Amino acid sequence: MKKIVILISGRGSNMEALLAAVAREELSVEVAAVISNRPDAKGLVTAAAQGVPTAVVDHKTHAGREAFDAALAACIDGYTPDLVVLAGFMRILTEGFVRHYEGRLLNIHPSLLPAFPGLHTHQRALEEGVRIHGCTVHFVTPALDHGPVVVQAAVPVCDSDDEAALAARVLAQEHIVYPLAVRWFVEGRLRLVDGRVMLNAERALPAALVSP
Ligand code: NHR
Ligand code: GAR
Repeated sequence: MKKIVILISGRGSNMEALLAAVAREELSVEVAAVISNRPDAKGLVTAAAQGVPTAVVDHKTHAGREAFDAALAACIDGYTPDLVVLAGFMRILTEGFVRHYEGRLLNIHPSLLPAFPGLHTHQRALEEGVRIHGCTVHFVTPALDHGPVVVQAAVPVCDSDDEAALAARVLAQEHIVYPLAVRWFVEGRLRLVDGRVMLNAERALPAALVSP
């Protein structure tokens, strides 16, 4: 069975969605470990409660990004994963780290990239007045939030939305598309070839990809 390592920084609801897909046998992977850069990440407790090995590589105890990324890579590689999944992981990664995992490092970003790369995406979407927002699963490249897109889910923006309401609508879609993308990868249907996404999806994408 293919092995994945999940990197988190906080709540870990996307990690939970992946674990739930495994528990439902919709995703056939071994979650070899959940690793956080924050020792107080709630997701660590959730993962441990489900019997998943956890580790912490605290960015605050490393002198700079290169040292942190080297320690993180050493920790990850100890689990020999086929795929590394960023799930609410909040540290920008160095070029060397990203190259080491080229083609086997995925991220989920809470916007329809290339709109709103970086942080505070929901607030920025509201400020811009866009009518459609969403999330993007992409392969990670050195250029922040600019890697090749695997799958996106769109949601409407409602007049009454505040940041929390919009974030929750997007998050529900994240929990659908991320397990799907990971499944495609571990089934060998999703690959990065010469910097482009090659995807053999087994069927049309679920209607949920544009949600009410
Ligand atoms: N690294 C590279 N090289 N490329 C990407 O595409 C990456 C990445 C690292 C993380 C996730 C990303 C997101 O989905 C991601 C994609 C953190 C920041 C950030 O500014 C921005 C984007 C993402 C993750 N982090 C601050 C930093 O100085 C710290 C913020 C904090 O700790 O709260 O690293 O949005
Ligand atoms: C998710 O919305 C994820 O897309 C986003 O943070 C949230 C994490 O929630 N990721 C980023 O903003 C990465 N910079 P979770 O911890 O409950 O999965």
